[in-house]
Amino acid sequence: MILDVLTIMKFIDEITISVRAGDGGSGCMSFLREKFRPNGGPDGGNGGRGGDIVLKAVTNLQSLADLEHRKRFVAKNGNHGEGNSRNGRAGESVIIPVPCGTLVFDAESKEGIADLVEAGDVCVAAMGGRGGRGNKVFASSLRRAPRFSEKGERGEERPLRLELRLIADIGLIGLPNAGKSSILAAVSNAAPKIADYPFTTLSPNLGVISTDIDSVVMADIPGLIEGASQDKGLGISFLRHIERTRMLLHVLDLSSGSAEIVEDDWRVVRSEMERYDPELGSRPCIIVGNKSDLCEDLPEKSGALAGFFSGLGMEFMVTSALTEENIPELTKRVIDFSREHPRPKGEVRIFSDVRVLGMQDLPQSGTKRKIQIVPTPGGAFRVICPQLEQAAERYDFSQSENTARFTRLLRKYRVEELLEAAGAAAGSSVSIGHSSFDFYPDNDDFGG
Ligand SMILES: Nc1nc2c(ncn2[C@@H]2O[C@H](COP(=O)(O)OP(=O)(O)OP(=O)(O)O)[C@@H](O)[C@H]2O)c(=O)[nH]1
Ligand SMILES: [Mg+2]
Repeated sequence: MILDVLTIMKFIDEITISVRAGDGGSGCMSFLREKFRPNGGPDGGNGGRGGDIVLKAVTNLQSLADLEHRKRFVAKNGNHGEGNSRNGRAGESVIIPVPCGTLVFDAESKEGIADLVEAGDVCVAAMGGRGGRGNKVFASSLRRAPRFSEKGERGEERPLRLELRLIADIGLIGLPNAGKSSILAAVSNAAPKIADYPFTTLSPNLGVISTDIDSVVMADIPGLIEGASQDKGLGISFLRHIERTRMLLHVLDLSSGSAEIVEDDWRVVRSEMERYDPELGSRPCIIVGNKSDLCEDLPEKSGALAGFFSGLGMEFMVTSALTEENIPELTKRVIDFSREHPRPKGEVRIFSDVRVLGMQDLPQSGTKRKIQIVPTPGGAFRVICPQLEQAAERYDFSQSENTARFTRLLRKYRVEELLEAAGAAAGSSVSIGHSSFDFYPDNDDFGG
């Protein structure tokens, strides 16, 4: 029974949700009133920040299906500031878990927001509004009784399109019934459904080959048929789940006919795949001639195929998932390849907009200010933003008025939130242009 439930569980790799971050609480206008001090000073506290909407990649999800039942997420507003210098508490953020490999787009502008690849990758998809400042903050020697305070900012709201492209090292492709899932089961810990009819696999399966030192993740997708790119069979959209692999295993059924027929089988899948993405055609690929146990003329056929594929510069291996012929060799080959070609540890996973956390050329769009926060060794951060770098050059920080002006500028650019989202903590060193600062957030959580 449980197995049945698992097999009908939906696989969803694309979904649109809407998110709304919390509003900032308003600052308070208030004056100290005590029995013997009729003219006490201003004591209105600041409003708390609104909660963010954060997406976080986790390992225990393999599809976006969980989001189908809940498509709107709203984070809490910050509390308002109060008299007696009491700051409002920050609104709680909402953390939405998504599978590793989830790309996040603004569904309206189509702009990319983030690519959450590794477990633990996070992105702030909608930023909570800043809390307004209370009148206490505005008091100075010249303005002892400020009769104003700020309102909190509205939290961001936007529709998001999430697209999953699974993260795996090796991808299995081939015609339906060629034995892809059988090979996955033979080499990895996966137990996919295997049956003697086409389209047994209806959604991708991941399997892990574990060794003492590392592990290799293999993705098995539904079979492709001629015309898949015109939506025949299950179509070709599942190919997105092998796009991020570093090597493909193209599985052929050696028992489907003569060597020429097997070559034709290869051409069909190959051309559908290239129609989806020509780049997949140049991906390292091992041709796996499977079901060798069903072949009577194995030596001649495998000889002819080996010649054909070596002529194309491709590696060819004969296997049987049933008798396990050459399965240990294939497993070893896959592990060796994965070790020799490790997954590039890119820091370019979060792109565009002010939320950028990595190095990348930013698209110039609209009037939005583009800021990048780049983590540097030793737990420090560099803020990359031409306007701020120029200001840092211009301002003479030995004059306290300039420090205040620059602080206002950083506030306008929301640098504090960005640094926090990038993981900066109180005391972190931050450089902008040629200047360095210590990071002291002034508006994170006032603690109520
Ligand atoms: N004799 C023999 N049968 C095999 C071998 N490999 C797979 N099979 C059988 O071939 C059938 C199809 O295997 P699957 O692993 O489900 O094939 P698939 O390529 O995943 O098929 P789809 O998911 O439909 O695309 C099953 O009945 C398997 O038991 C093999 O090496 N030898
Ligand atoms: Mg299958």
